[in-house]
Amino acid sequence: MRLLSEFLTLLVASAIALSCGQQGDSKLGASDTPGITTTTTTSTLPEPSTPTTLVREPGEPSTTSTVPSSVTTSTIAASPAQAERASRLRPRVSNSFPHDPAAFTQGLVWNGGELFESTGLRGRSSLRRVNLETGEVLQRASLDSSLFAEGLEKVGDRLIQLTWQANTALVYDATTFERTGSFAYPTEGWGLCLDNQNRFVMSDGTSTLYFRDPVTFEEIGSVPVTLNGAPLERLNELECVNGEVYANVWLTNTIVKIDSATGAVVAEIDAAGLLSEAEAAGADVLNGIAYRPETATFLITGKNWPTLFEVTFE
Ligand SMILES: [Ca+2]
Repeated sequence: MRLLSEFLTLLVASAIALSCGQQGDSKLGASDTPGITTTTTTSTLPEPSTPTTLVREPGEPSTTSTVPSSVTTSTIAASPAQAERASRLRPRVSNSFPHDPAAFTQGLVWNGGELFESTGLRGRSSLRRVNLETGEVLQRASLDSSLFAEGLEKVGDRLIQLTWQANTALVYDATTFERTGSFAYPTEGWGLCLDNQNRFVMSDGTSTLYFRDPVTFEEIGSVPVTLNGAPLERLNELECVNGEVYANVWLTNTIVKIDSATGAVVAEIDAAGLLSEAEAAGADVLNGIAYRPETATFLITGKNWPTLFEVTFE
């Protein structure tokens, strides 16, 4: 089994690398990605398409046939001597709540005692206010079927929702869910959070985190993210907690804790095994993390997961 697992992991890494290499040039046309500064191999990952037999968007490329169990990083690693090794943590579950298994979770926010969720897929994308205890959707706004919703954050009385490839963030009144505006950005949109310096932190599927102005959404900086000295790509849903950023790593059960000043991953959280085998069979990858400051706990779930877990990382 171990050999098979390692073979599948290698196969996946090869498939992803091959996929990137084949598609990189065609996706990085100047008209598509003005101002993009990342490499061609990291901006083209088809984030929302899904592995195995799970839901995949029509027309989106398939990259893999299985889900690697751990983070894989670039093969061009920095000298281990130069990098502080990340510590390893596991989630300790204190509560579990029902979660809509039809929700293809792309963004999760806890704010003011309320849970907000962004769900993806074209034709199924939504903004939701959710009852944490019951999983009931209390309020919902549906997106135009051309849009694929991604990361979400609440700022004051506004909700900001990224879209995957439309280079557009949607702005909503957080009470009425009425659309009140939008922001443009040049990259793909994956994850979003607001940090303790009042900056948006945004991921785009690469190893770069971007900082954006909280009012204008203009880029005001960026930081390359590294795990044990090597670039860590596929950064997905985000959560800002104090000076650190927690990120789901797409296609894995890993959440990384990133020092946003240096970009270094200071801890790897292995969240494998939260779902039973039967639950996991109908679910997609881990994605969705929200911090609950009142209890110093995290709420985590996944795409089409039937359960949302309240956890601490130990
Ligand atoms: Ca979040």
